[in-house]
Formats: sequence, C-alpha cells, structure tokens
Amino acid sequence: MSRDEFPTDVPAVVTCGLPYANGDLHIGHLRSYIGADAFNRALETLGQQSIYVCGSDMHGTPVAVNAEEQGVDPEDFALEWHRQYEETFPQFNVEFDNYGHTHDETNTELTQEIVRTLDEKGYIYEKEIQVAYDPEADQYLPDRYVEGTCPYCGAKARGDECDEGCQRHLEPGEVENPTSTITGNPAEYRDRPHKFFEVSEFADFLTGFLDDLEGTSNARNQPRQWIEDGLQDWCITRDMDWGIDYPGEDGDSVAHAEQRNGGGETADESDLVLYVWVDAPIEYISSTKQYSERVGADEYDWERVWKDEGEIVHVIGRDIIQHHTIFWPAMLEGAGYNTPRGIAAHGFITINGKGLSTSRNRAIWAKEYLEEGFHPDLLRYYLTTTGGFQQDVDFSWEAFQEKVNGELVGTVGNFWYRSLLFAYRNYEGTPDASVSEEVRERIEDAIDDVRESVNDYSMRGVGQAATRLAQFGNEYIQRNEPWKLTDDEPERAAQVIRDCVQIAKAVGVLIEPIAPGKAQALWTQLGEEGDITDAHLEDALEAPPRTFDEPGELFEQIEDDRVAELTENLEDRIAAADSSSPATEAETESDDTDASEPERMTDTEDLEALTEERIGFDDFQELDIRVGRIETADGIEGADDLARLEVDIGFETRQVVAGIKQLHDLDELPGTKCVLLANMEPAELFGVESNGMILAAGEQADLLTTHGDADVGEKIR
Ligand code: B3M
Ligand code: ZN
Repeated sequence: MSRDEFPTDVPAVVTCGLPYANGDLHIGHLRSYIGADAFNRALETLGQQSIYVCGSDMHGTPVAVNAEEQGVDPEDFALEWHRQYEETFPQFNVEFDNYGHTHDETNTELTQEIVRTLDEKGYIYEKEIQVAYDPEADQYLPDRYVEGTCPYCGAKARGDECDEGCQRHLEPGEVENPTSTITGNPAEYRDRPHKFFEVSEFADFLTGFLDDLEGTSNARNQPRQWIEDGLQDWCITRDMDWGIDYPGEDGDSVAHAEQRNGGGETADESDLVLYVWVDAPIEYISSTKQYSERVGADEYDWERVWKDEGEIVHVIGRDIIQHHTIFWPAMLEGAGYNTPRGIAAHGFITINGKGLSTSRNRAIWAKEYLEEGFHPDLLRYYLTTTGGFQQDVDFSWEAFQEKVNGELVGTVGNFWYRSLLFAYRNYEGTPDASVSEEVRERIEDAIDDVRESVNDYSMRGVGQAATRLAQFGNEYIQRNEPWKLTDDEPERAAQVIRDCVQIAKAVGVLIEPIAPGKAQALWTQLGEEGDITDAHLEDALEAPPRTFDEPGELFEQIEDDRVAELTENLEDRIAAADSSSPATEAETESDDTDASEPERMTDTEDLEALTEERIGFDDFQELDIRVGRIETADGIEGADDLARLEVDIGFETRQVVAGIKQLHDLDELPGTKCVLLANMEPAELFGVESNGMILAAGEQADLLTTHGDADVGEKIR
C-alpha cells in the first residue's frame, strides 16, 4: 500500500520517546526531542495539520530504583523531574502541544481501559513463571532490580533488556546468573502467576504493518527478523508497588500499601502493577487526548486520529525499536486503535565512540550546554545535520565548533547579514525589483528538497537544503558583485539584491524547523509580521516587506580557546568516567550503552541526496588521490572506532587515522590495496597524526580499492 505524501488532509500527531522522570537530561536524550520537534515543525511548514505531544515516563524500575536510592517516594521523585523537564524543553525550542505524564488520571484510566479491552477480547492470559527474588531484601526483583547475562548474546544485561549487547527485550526469568542490584546477592527464581499479552497472535498483522511502515530502515527491517525467529508472548505485569494497577474485574484501581514478599502464590490481580512499557506508550494517546480536550474536538479530534484516521509518527532511540514495532502496534491493533504510519529510530550520541552514561557522568548535560550560553539552535542544527538519523554520532566540541562556524556562521549567518545589510544601506529594505527566474527556480528546487526530505523522514535533508540555498546565495552575490554595479548599473544592482533578500527569506522559512529561534530573528529583521512558525514553504517565494531596519549578525563564531577549554573539561570527565569501576547500581538511562554497531543502511531512500552544485575539472585535479597498500592496521587507545593505518603510497608510507575499527577486522587489512586522498590537510585525532584520508563508501565504510594491477602510488584521475 502506498500512502499519500505529506502533506495529507488527515491530522498528524508526532511523538518522541518519553523521558524517564529519573534524572538530568543529556544531549543523547535531546536527539529524540529535537528530532521530533523539527519533524513536527517541518510537517507544519508543508501545510500538514500536526501536533507534537509527549509526557514524562513516571513508572517502572528506572524510576523506583533511583527514588529508593535517594530514600524518597517514587511519586514525589518522578514529579520533581517531570517539573524540571517541562522547564528544560522550551529552552531548546522544543515545543510540545501537550506534555503530560504517565501517572496522571488520563493515562491511568486509558491504560486500564485498554488492558481491559485486550482482556475482554481474549488476548490476555495468566501463567505461572519464575521471577527473580532476593531473600535477604525479601523482595521480588523485576527488571532493573536484577542483572545477569543475556541468554541470546552473553553480554551483561538488565532484567528486561540487553542494554550493553544485542538490545533485545528480555522477559522475566530470562536473564542468566541473576544478581540482585539491591544487595548484590545471587537471586533465586520463584514461581509467580503473571499476566501475558498474546503478541504471538499478531505475527501476520505485524508483518503487514511493517510492509506499510514508513520511517527509518532500521525500524522497518530489524523487527522482521524477530518475527521470523518467532514472537514470544509478553509478560505485562510486575511484582511491585509503583505503577498502574492491573485493572480488576470491576475496573477499580487498587492501591497498594505494603511491599509484597515471596509468600503468596495466588493470582490476585490487585497484587500486580502493569509493566512500565504498557502504560508508557499509551501516554502518546493520553497526551493527544489532553490536547484535544483543551482545544476542542473541532480543532483536533484525538479519537479521529487514534481510532479512525490519523498520521501517527513516533521518533525514538534505536534501543526501543522492538517496543514500538512489535508490542505497541500489537496492543493498538488488539484494542482497536490505529497503528503508526512512520517510526524514525535514531542512533546514539557517543563520546569517543562510547555511549553516554548518566550514572557515570559520561555525558554532556542539557543544563550544562545552556549554562555555557550557547544558543539552543546551534545544538539543534548540530544534532539534526551531523550524520544520518540512524547513525551514531560522536560528539566533540571541535566538531560542534566546525559545524557552527562553517555552516551557521560562515554560510547561513554570513549570507543573511551581508544581503540584508547591503539592502538596508542602499535601499532601506527590499529593492523595488522582481525576483529573477534563476533565483525563483533555485528556491523552488530547495522547497522540493525539503518536501522530499520530510517524506523521507530526514531532518538532516531539511537542514542541508536550507544551508545549500544559503551557499548558493553567497555564490550568487560573489558572482554578480552588486557593489560594483550600484553606480553604473543601478537597475541591475537592485535586481541582484532583490534576489538576495528573497533567498535570505527563503533560507529562514526552510531552516525554521531546525533553528526556529534564529529563523524568527531573521523574520523580525526582515520586518515580517507574525511568527515564522506559521509560515509555509510557499511563503519562501512571497516578497519580503519593502522596508526594514538595520540588521544585526545572528550568529557568532565559537572561538578556539573556548573549545580548547570545553574539550579539556570533557576529556577529564570522560577519563574519570572510564576509569571508574563499572557501576554496581542499576544504570539510570536506557541509553546507558555502548554503541558499537551502526545500522547498515540499505534502502535507496536512505542514500544521501546527490549534490546539485557541479565542480570543474580543475577542482577535481586539486585532489591528489593515489593507490595505496595498507601495511599495518591497529587500534588507538581510548578511541573505540578509530584505527591507525600505515599506507604505502609509493613515494612514502603515510600514517592515517580512519574510523573503521568497528567495521573491519584489522588483522585482515595489511596487504589490501586502498585509495587515499594524499593532499588532505594533516589532522590529529586522539593524539595521533593522520596524514591523508582513506576513501570508503557508506556507513559500513566499505573500503575503495582497484580491480586491475595499478601500482601503488598511481594517481587516480
Ligand atoms: N521511557 C525511555 C527509553 O527507554 C522510555 C521510553 C518510553 S517511550 C513509550 O528510551
Ligand atoms: Zn543480548
């Protein structure tokens, strides 16, 4: 089934994975919230009716364990974090139409109603299973209360997820060699009756669902394997107090007062709370419902969207694909709700190739970023345009600086400022001329690129389309040199500047989903009325106001000494985190994980768009590309992804650093012919000089080579 492209005339809802209300947010979390915010804004720019909702994830062991550690009530603990998140999001220009939480009345009621429906339809059964138990603590050990070995891949795993290995969801009782995270004692397994949701009944439905699903290829393809391997039913209850009660026959929710212990083996439903992954995604619906109730069903009808027709899009981390592509759609289908149209699953943010960790202070914190005084749009731009959405992105302050100074300051900001200033000084605003055919067409192409990128779920594509248009603008000014025309050819000068002001406005409209604050500032400088958030793509071609005031520069260079200081601080922090013994307490974030296996992208829609700008043969000649032979290949201490290669290029042997360690068996490489850009500026990575660049294709770093007998040192032309 192929769907109508965005914009459609059916209302959309965009969501992002709910943050556990259990600790500070870091930039890894922000990739979801910013990515989804940008997607929602981009849909609106296309003219799609769309809202963006989310809420705090209040339940489960991620919250209970942390609250317990601090000796506070989980509800108070979670509500405090919830309040903080509500304050933090707007500071990153992340604007939810509704932000609720999973413990509120709407979600509690809706969750119980959905579970009751599933039960009535016969999709829920009871079964006795073995659950981990700590005799000393006299407590059952659901999920993060227990650690052990993953039965699938052998990695160290939590009770419900193989967070450091294969990323699978684990059912109670599956983790091997279980140890209690409360006392550190080996856990016993005891029999307990629990409720199961018959996910296995939905295999055919899910296969069809995946055939139609849009979004990133990881979310569309990975689950097929899980279905082929055979779906297990899903245990949806837990022996703990904190959570939404399993709904009783009469529909009452039963309050729990005392900690249950290992005594009873009755199937008393009032003893069980729902597994956090049942009520968490239901918050997507509850939050939509709250929005609908606030604005009125005439403006936005949650029931239409969730039960009749709606464009539902989830933005999530790649560690929770299984929850969103198997459990969640099965629940929705079983209870008679609509399933998502698109799921975009992003890679992790890493530092030195390793995942962020809240408990080890191995992170760049959201608050810290803001305290540094950086504008939120810089991080928004960096996070959305660095690497493909599915790729893991290694954060460094140098890379951040390079992006900001190169693309935002050097390309976008520079173009905006020089065009508006020239226009202001010579014409007190937009010159009286019409936009040239060339420029109109170029803007139309950029609009098409944005539309396509949104339909490809590529926020990077949106950002790049805007930046490329600004780059064209800079070239256009340079090529036409209006400053030479004002005296002798005033009409021609006015024409060129008219074009530039139009391009500046268009760049603003196009970049708004990614950099809404800066785009609004440009809008104001242009003397436009209202909010740029309300602008649609077509407005990029509408004439800007005739007059405007003197513009100011909207972006500022990030200085080298600033970056040096930030890098030093970060390195100290990472060294401390890496030398600390593995945390014995349960980790507090689902993204506490090493990110070592970037997904392979195989679908053509994931390919980077072809660059439109052409280069001359002379430009190509400037690249000195040579045939080389890899002599040695070894790892670099402290850098999980990088390899140090010695490459013979005939005249000499070059030392080159390449990000291929995770993707190739280094022992196999010596003797392999490769292709090397020899006149690349030397750079230093992790203290190792890289003198040239080895060429490779795609995310999997498929090394380029020659197929004939070209000698080492031959030039590639
Ligand atoms: N609260 C956080 C995570 O695992 C979890 C997401 C719920 S989304 C419904 O990323
Ligand atoms: Zn595993």
